[in-house]
Amino acid sequence: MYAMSNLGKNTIAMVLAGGKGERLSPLTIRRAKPSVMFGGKYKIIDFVLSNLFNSGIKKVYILTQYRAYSLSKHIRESWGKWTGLGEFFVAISPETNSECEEWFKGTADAILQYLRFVESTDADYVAIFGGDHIYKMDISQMIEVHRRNRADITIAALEVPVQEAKRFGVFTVDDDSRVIGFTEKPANPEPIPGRSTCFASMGNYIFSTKKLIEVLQNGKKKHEDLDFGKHVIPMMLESGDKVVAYNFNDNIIPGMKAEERGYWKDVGTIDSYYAANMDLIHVSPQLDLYNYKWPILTNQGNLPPAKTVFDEDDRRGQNIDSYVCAGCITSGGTVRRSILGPRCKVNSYSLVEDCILFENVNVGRHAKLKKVIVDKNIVIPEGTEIGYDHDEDRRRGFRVTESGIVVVSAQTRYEM
Ligand code: ADQ
Ligand code: ADP
Repeated sequence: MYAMSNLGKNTIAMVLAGGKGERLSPLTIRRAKPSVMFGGKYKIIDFVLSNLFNSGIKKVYILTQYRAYSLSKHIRESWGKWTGLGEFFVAISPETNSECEEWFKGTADAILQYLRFVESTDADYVAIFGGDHIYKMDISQMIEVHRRNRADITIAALEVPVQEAKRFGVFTVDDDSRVIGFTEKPANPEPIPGRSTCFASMGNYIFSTKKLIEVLQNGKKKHEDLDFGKHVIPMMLESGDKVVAYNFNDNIIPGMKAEERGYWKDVGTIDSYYAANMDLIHVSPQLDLYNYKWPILTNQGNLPPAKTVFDEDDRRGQNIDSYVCAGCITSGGTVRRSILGPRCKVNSYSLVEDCILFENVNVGRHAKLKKVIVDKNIVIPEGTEIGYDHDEDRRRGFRVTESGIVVVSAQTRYEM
């Protein structure tokens, strides 16, 4: 709809949404990482799905694995409903749980289990994208580069500082962006000559359909736990397949601000998740959610407007420098530099500062929260203070990160 090219029509997408997101615990105890809230009203997976949709790719399979309940409910209630706009299918496997950690063995194995969807398509290209990242991308530009190069696989790439490169697949390229070497999560990443950065894989791939079927079937004969980074890409390089890097910095979406170019966040830890959310409420955030030429779509819900109320003691309910979602009521309390998910209630004499509240959080009278992330459906009892004394916060069972962010999750019993 928004992208210039028609290549999207010739592409199906498989979104890998099974990630456990362990470093985001306790937010990921009952939901997979792609299903964690971002920016109050979105889930992390909405970003990749919006990118695919805005790029004209309308047939999307979402492969789940770990704790798929919340994710599949979200897809069903939002993306799954919009059949006129595209087809979004959740391919559910029986959920893994703590007794049975492995269901799918690797990312490529997950695709292999659903190869029938690929085989039944007449699309020339398959876009295999992770469901874990916050970014905006016109994927049709990457497909166009893939087509022009007559590549077998094109890998989205961005430059990261050498010290961060260990977490990624790192590659070297020749002058024509052809990948000549690739190592998954190297202990000693090789910088780009003359630079202090490495080329890192974003875990997003465009495959030519026939080649994908061929490499997955061959790969499975050699590796039971077939993974794209660990096995498939090295195997393709070894057998002389054309592996091309697509520089994410070249990607431009309509209405993009200069600062947004190359914006891609992993939000893999509580600290990075918190920082990326808080960036949204700065005066001029790097990620612009108000660019209607590249909308981020989600479940809009059927909720009344957010409301502020003067309470019976004539105290003003106020939301300052904040995102406040539909259905929230701030009555006689103060919300400052915070993100409130849908249906939150902030009561009289309370103070919520630098916080992220998930859906349906109730902050009792006289409660004070500072730099706290509160999971869905939690009641903060009257007079509770969180985020002011970290020893006390830990004693009560909250997770406190190194940078002092306190996480209150639904899964733990607290003394409040
Ligand atoms: P990682 O992110 O470490 O590296 P992985 O944990 O396998 O790789 O996850 C990749 C994606 O697949 C995530 O979106 C995750 O949610 C999902 N996922 C994992 N296992 C799955 C399964 N069995 N079924 C469905 N979904 C699954 C990868 C690449 C690196 C690259 C980074 C970029 O291997 O080369 O640098 O992504 O973040
Ligand atoms: P989210 O907070 O991510 O939006 P949902 O509200 O969609 O999550 O799902 C959470 C609800 O579903 C909670 O009541 C939770 O206890 C319950 N739940 C989570 N995982 C499962 C599961 N595997 N089976 C049944 N219920 C679940």
